[in-house]
Amino acid sequence: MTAIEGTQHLRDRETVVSLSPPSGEQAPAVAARSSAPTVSVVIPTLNEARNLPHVFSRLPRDIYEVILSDGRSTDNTIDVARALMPEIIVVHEERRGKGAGLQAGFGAATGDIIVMLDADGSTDPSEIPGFVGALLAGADFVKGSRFLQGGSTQDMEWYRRLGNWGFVKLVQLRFGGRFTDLCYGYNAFWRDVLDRLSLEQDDGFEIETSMNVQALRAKLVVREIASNEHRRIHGTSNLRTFPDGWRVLSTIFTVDSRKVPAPGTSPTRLAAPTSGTTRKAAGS
Ligand SMILES: Nc1nc2c(ncn2[C@@H]2O[C@H](COP(=O)(O)OP(=O)(O)O)[C@@H](O)[C@H]2O)c(=O)[nH]1
Ligand SMILES: [Mg+2]
Repeated sequence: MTAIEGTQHLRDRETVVSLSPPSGEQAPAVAARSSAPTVSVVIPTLNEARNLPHVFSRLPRDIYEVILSDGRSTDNTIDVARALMPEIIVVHEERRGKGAGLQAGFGAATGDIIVMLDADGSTDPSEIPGFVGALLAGADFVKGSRFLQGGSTQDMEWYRRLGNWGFVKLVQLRFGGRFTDLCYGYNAFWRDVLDRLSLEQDDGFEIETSMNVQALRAKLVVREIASNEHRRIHGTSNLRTFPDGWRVLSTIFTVDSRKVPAPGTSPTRLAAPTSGTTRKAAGS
């Protein structure tokens, strides 16, 4: 069950510095998509109160809305988030798992573009304009890569690095494509892309793999951009290498048997949240 509480959008609060090119310059043509898109940032959280001040301080000013999708944190994550950003939209997701949190957050998002961001300080919000720029330049789905030239990671033990490499190779063998990274949480996409993805089985850390493979399978224009992953600031990772690695592996083998939702029927897309109210997610 998911409940959503929202207030005024950030865009209403202050001057919007558009992510589109300055007037006079030609915006790249993207069929039926805005050249001055609104951007929703979806942040799944589980006990990240101490990391939020750092993360929020690095968010670009021109974000339309920030959605915190909290998985029953027992610290004061939600209070800290609201103190830092009174306009934030909070989604209460009772199901366990980062994937469940992201699904609920996507359902609450109303911007043209959705950016996925971690709350532990490892994904740098100041990279968001690079993701948006790649979407404006024609991509449907942009994935961060720690292994493209210019990318890096300080938050990956050697065995996770090895596992990620093995999964990248497996995906190349099964589905083609030229991904250089797979299990990384920094992605951005046009919100209409949710119609092409079936995510409701992806409650855990396999969700990024699932999205990446499904984007490839749906023949979306997928672009990788270099990204620098930083060390988690406070606390410890919730990822359990072997059980979660197993979920990623099973996803790679089973994801292509999933039905692609018919346009407009994706369960991940909900109606826009009404300001200042609490709602339950559709179907819960
Ligand atoms: N809503 C929700 N978020 C989660 C859950 N587990 C992890 N997250 C968030 O997902 C992001 C990545 O998780 P993290 O533990 O850092 O995993 P790692 O980056 O793979 O080591 C962080 O923002 C976490 O707070 C969960 O069960 N529910
Ligand atoms: Mg992390």
